[in-house]
Amino acid sequence: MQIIMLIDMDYFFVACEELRHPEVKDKPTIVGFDPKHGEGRGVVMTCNYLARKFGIKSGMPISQAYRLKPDAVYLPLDYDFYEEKSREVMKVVKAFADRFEQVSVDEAFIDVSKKAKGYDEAIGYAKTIKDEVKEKTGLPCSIGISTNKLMAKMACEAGKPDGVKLVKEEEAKEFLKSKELDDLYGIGKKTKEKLEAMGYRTVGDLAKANTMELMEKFGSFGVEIRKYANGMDESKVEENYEVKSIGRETTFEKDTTDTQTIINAIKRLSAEVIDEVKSAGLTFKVVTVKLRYGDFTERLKSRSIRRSDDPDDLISNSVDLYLRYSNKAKLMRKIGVRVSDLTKARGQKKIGEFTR
Ligand code: TTP
Ligand code: MG
Repeated sequence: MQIIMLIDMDYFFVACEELRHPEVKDKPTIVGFDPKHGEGRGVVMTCNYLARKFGIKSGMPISQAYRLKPDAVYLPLDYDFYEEKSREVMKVVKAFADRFEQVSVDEAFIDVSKKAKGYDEAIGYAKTIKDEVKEKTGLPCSIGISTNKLMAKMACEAGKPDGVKLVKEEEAKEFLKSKELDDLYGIGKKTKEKLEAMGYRTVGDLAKANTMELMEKFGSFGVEIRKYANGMDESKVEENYEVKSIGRETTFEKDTTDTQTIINAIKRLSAEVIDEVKSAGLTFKVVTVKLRYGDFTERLKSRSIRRSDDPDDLISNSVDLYLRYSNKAKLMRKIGVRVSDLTKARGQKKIGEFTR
């Protein structure tokens, strides 16, 4: 029997901030854009569980969060710090794994089939991992355990926060039965709407769906989600090594301060980046803009967004980063657009070999 675990850090960005601001620990805390007393634009990246009690969540406009809880603690995003912590966490987790696959900044699958024999041992092993992560990095995580990646992920969600949750192979169908369609890995808003139009309401309905009908509507993806709905997933934990990125840069023919020229360049570069992202079947989560001025000083500005492969997301975020952070008085020599934290669009793989 395979034993697969998903380790997912709890309220990751805020948990990282707690390490250096212990005073926020008992307060509702949000990492995201400046709320500017309710006038701020941009979104909540994440928040701790105290803030979630007030209805605040990732992706919500920061102005809405401010209306819900104006006296929460609002902290700015420091992606470099979270990546540093992520590397520490992953190093600890990897040491416990037969096979290790990082899937985002704060989650990794591990195959521990050789190290933990049977469910009882697996639970003990997961608790050891959790304690070790806490001890070495100071950060809390949750661990889902099952016999495949899909169910390990679903178990982890159910065990959050600060939990170790096992779903045995024979319990998987029952566990999934009453879940909402978009609770199931692989099903987003659009697929959910299509499935609902076909009369399916829950994951249990999908598990019993007519395969031919799903094939007609979704092709092989239909067969895949029906398998998921039955708790089945054959994908392996695939070793990976580092996070890579896809980027393009251009040097202006003449150094320029003209905003429109620069924005046009960003749009063109973004389109090229998206072409490569899509042809590789990837999605991205981090957008970085590189600004190099005529005096050769350089600025790199990054932002973590909702996972996407949409050109509009890349263009709007990179243009916004440029508008916010560039020094308009200085001549611009070169500009670059880059995406990172890459994952297969529907798989769970983090992809390596696309840097230029
Ligand atoms: P998640 O694991 O989805 O969220 P979380 O770790 O904050 O909370 P929990 O797992 O306990 O539910 O995402 C990991 C980090 O990624 C999160 O701390 C912030 C960041 N993030 C974004 O930048 N944008 C997003 O839309 C989401 C959902 C997360
Ligand atoms: Mg997390």
